[in-house]
Amino acid sequence: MLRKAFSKLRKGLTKTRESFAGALRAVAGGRSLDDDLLRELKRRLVEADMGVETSLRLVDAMRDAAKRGEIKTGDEAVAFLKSRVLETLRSGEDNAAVGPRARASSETPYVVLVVGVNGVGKTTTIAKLANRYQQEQLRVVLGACDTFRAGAVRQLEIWAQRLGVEIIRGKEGGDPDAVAFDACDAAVARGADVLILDTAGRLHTQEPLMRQLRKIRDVATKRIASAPHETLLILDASTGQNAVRQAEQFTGAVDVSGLILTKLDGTARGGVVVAIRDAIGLPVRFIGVGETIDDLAPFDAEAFVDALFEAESPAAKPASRQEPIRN
Ligand SMILES: Nc1nc2c(ncn2[C@@H]2O[C@H](COP(=O)(O)OP(=O)(O)O)[C@@H](O)[C@H]2O)c(=O)[nH]1
Ligand SMILES: [Mg+2]
Repeated sequence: MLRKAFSKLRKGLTKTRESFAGALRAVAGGRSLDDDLLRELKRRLVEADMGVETSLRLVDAMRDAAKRGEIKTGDEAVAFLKSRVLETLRSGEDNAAVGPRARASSETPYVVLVVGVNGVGKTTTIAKLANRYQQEQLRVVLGACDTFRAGAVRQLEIWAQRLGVEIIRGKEGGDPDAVAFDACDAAVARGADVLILDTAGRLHTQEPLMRQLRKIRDVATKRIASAPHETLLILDASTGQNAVRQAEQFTGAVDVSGLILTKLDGTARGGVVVAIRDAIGLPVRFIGVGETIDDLAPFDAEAFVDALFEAESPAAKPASRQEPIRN
């Protein structure tokens, strides 16, 4: 993995690492593994938001390994834990790559539909993704299908201007699926490589809004065969177990193909990534580790676990000076 990406990931996980890895070392270091320590370790896992079920499963595995005589000390237990967490994150499809370059048959444009509840970071993440694709010399078009709030279109527009990418927006108060329709046509006409569709925040219980989302998807499928190629659910990691519930509920209501977890930088709840992977089988594509345009790291299970349990790493790079856009 690139050094820069690793240091970004490490920096983003600082809070989680400090409270999680720091506490693990403090309670487990130089001790023998007994029931007291197992209880203590379980508490730390739950506190890092790995979820009660996942934490129990991990502790049971530790207890079994101890019974078999495979682990005897606290330090061995932590090493065992690390390998089990890595296993959980690696299970199933685990491919950070999203985009036309990642596909064998690269029909274009590659359509990415971005969904999630309000305020989780959809629009910001779209800007980060657009920036990434541009750096790969790909031509990007954005579709502002969040017609619900006037500020939402404006926010995406500001990012588009900064990045110099084309944005398709609808008429005031227009239908989101009409914007999707225009955006697909424009992306085809311009020979775009990637089309990213922003959508309004919604809850899985808001049936009219979920129906609207499926309409947007259907329009994309009609205009561009096999689109959307990727439907990304954005989750705010700092909401902990709420993010796990959102993942379960959203994936039950629409076809989601991958996840992006945002705001890992501001939280000690980084363990939620493990809980989500354990609860639903979807791959985590990227993680958001800040508010600036390049604060998006491809999800790499090994690097993530290393960063969580604190391994050797290159020095952190200085923070970017770019200002985030708020609305
Ligand atoms: N710290 C941090 N803030 C983020 C991240 N991603 C988004 N945000 C902030 O979260 C807020 C809501 O983001 P926005 O993209 O408007 O969310 P949306 O409603 O889902 O489109 C904004 O203030 C963003 O700057 C992240 O990875 N880290
Ligand atoms: Mg938005």
